[in-house]
Amino acid sequence: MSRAQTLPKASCAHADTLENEFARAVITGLSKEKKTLPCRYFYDARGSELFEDITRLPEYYPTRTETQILRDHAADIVGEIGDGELLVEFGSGSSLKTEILLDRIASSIAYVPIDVSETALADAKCRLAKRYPELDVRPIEADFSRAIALPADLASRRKTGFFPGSTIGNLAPSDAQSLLSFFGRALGEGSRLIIGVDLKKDPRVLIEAYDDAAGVTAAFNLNLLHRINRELGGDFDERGFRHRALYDPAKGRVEMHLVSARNQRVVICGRSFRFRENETIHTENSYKYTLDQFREVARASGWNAKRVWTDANNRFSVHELIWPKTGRSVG
Ligand code: AVJ
Repeated sequence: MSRAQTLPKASCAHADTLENEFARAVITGLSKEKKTLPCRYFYDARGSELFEDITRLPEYYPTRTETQILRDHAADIVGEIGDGELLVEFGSGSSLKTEILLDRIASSIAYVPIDVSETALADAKCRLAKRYPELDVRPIEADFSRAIALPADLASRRKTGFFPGSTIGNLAPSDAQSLLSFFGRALGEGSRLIIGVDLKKDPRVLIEAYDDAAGVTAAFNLNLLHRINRELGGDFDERGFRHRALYDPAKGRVEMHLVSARNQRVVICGRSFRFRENETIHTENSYKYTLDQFREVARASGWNAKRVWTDANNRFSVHELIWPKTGRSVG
């Protein structure tokens, strides 16, 4: 997944208006009793690079495990994708995992990658055009969680949505439910969704995956402060904050925080924010599910859970969901 975006240099006078979303989000998050920053802003150019590095870490099992599941079951997963159908990917980034599926699709289909990064879409289109000359690639530059208009000439085709990477884990289950409903409505009756979901496991394995020995995840987390400094004229001192990852078993989620090493004051957009020693900024949640817990969220959002594929160690899952043909199933 790549969410690199170019935001205008913040004119701080605009921070109160809707004009700079990033400035508004930062000021809102840091004004809370429990300070937060939204994880969607991790992915500037540097953050996207660091995330790529994370996916190659020995401790970060999700990417390689999901890739292995997709490889092992590609024929099964794409099995039903026939001529003229549409493959729609939400947050496609470099579309690398998609190639595992495309390699197995013999029929002529259209592929609609949706991503906020224009450059990621352009690079992917160029690469895919060479590798799959028959493939009709129709990129959409958009935030996949907002309104998306699929190309009108393709609207009546049968659709398969693809949402790998356990990106769904960033959302609390109630928000995950809303997003899944939105995908169902966007794709339409009779469509499928192939979605990657990380599974509950030994908390030590989870924490190591988000607090690696090489410190790449720490750099990824701290990069958010650099981005605020650069784009919003902030004066965060990077050495004033430390990366922390923890697992909350009651909520079933890994949390990432930036912990203030001392009492300090940071100025962003002319506003001053105080941090007590050990006070944290909560920067990311990564929810983990059991197979049944995820099926329940899917059901509540209107999808029917069909097949599921996992790895031998039950670390990660790839679910197949079906959006019902007549009305929406409830409960
Ligand atoms: C891209 C949201 C799936 O939660 O595992 C990786 C992001 N954060 N290491 C995850 C992430 C820290 C990742 N997702």
